[in-house]
Amino acid sequence: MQPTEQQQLPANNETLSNDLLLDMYRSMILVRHFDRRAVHLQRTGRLGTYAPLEGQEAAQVGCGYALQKHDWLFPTYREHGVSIVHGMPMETIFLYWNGRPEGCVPPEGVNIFPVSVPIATQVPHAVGAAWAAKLKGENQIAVGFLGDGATSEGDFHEAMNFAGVFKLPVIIFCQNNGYAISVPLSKQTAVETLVEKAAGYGVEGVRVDGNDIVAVYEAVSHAAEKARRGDGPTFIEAVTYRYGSHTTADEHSRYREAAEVEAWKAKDPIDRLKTVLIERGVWSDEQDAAEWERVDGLVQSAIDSMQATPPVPHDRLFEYSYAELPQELVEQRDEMRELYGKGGAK
Ligand SMILES: Cc1ncc(C[n+]2csc(CCOP(=O)(O)OP(=O)(O)O)c2C)c(N)n1
Repeated sequence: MQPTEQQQLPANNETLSNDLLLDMYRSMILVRHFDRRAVHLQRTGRLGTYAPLEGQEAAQVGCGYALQKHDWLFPTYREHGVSIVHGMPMETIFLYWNGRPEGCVPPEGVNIFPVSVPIATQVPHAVGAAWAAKLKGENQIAVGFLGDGATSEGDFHEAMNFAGVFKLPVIIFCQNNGYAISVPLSKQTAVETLVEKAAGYGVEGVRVDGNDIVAVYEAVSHAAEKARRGDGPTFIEAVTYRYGSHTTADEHSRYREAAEVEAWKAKDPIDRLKTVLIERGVWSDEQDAAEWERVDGLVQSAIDSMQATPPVPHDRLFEYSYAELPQELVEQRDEMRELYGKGGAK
């Protein structure tokens, strides 16, 4: 997938204040640095498999800034950027990828569901939460995240249908990064754009340059206002690209040409906003260098906290799925306790 003309438009920089643009820019740098450090931690054996998002920062940060604190997010495994913006501590995200149950638990008042790995299953959850909000007369909205490949799953279609019929306060936010692991969009769907699918459910569809943070911010803001007014759901297709592999267990050079990746890097969302800020006279290369250093301190202290967290007791494996363990699992748990001790980790 090559970037289209749409990605080559300059960021629409007239409408938003310098303060907001600067905030969003700093957040994109933080998210990128977090992501790079996470990949490095995995490569050095300190994190499990990780799903990188580099390249998708504008889509995620722009979306996050357009939402309100009490709105609910239903993320996939790649939504670290929007989760950080919405209040998830970086330490918690690191703990998740380190296999800790604590990594699924946001602080009180941070409305983010646990990461959903089964593709598209979180979209009906978002629609259900939106239905609950509507029935209770609350003005919070729900955002269900998904990738391009997930639009081929039944859960996506059922969720879209339900959202359209019941006119629910939900945004279904699709980051079209061109690939479902190694499967390109052209082998995933016979339509040119994913936004076309929305019409089949009576849901408004908006296609946006996902590397233009201003365009994303505006699209999500309009969709959120519309949902809060009671005017129903929006499907947003944010066209973007992931620079790295699907996860650290994948190797993208086996199915993508280097030239394609380079073409997208020329549309880098962070570089684009930096150019705008420098043109506006509110940012400089010196400030930029200092900012990268500042975020390094923040990410490092999240890593330190993750590493200081005690190891998981082995028998934790048996918690959370059943209120009462079936006999077979009781026996397996007891056998494990004989080997490792109750609650103990080796
Ligand atoms: C129901 C289900 N089928 C298959 C998988 C394996 N799988 C994990 S990620 C992925 C690709 C998803 O691609 P996309 O929806 O485009 O999102 P992206 O990873 O590009 O963000 C697949 C097929 C899964 N996790 N769940």
